[in-house]
Amino acid sequence: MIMSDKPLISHTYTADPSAHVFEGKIYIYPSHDRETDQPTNDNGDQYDMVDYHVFSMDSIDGEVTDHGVALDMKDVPWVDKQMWAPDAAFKNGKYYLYFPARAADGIFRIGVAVGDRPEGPFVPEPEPIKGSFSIDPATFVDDDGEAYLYFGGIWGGQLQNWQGDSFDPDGQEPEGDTPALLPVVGRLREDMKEFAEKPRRIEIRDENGELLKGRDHDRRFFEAAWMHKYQGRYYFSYSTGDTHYLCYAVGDNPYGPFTYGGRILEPVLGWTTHHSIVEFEGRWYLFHHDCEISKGVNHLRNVKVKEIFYDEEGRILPVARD
Ligand code: FUB
Repeated sequence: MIMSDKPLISHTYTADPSAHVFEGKIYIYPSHDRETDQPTNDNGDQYDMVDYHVFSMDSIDGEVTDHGVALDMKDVPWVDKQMWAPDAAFKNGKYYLYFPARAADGIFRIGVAVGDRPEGPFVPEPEPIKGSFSIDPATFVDDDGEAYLYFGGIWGGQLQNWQGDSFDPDGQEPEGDTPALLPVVGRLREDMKEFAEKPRRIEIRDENGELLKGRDHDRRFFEAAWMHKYQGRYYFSYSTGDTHYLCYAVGDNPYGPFTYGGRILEPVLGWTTHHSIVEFEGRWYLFHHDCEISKGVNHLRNVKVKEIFYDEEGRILPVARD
């Protein structure tokens, strides 16, 4: 298949693309980057977004339609700032947009907004999801109809502050041989607006069955959780953050444990890397972002897509460099 490596969207900055096939089309739910006077730092203050647009494509090489503002910060009572990477799900005839943002106390929570159409508009619930924390929600509706919300992100995403049941402002990322911080998953209630259970950590183990270590920055989870299913197995993929890889791990059920499988994408232009993996018309695609249009400004990103392939054992082949 011929597929250019051009940004899919160039009239505005977009990042963190969560792609789904709804009603026979590809819908993309990205972050909506913007210029800001906020400082650039490891806390991610420069990612100062205030709304979400939804985009759709009839075909993978086709035109991209911008459906306009689907949700605006001013309409979400609990949000103070920084609407980061969202995702969407369809269940029981409704569409659900999940999004992280900082509340007035500076703590990231995850909210949900409901719509009748894949492109929105979405009406937000007045409060964040009870028991939610950190960033980068990714939804997965399994073949049996059960829906799960994966989430978590370290450094600016605050996962290191949640090593117990409450926010610890002094929480640090583990180093050395201490197990790395683990991402989180919670099964959602039938109405998709709350967790049906207390969210739990999901284990990512190495080839010897041991948890990845804090010092293993080339493989440990940082942010950008995504779940997809391929030939009956569960593929949890994520970004390694400060080492800038997209990696995956495979398990036999939505909760894991997951065994590290390898890298999908090498570092791209820009600090962050964040993606989704989706099947469309029998082929598999990696949606991701880099900073080509802004020529490397980390918080001004653009979404791209590449086809991906599996080998006979179900391993994802690393995406070739451009
Ligand atoms: O877009 C803001 C943050 O940057 C996302 O939440 C992270 O995954 C990183 O891409």
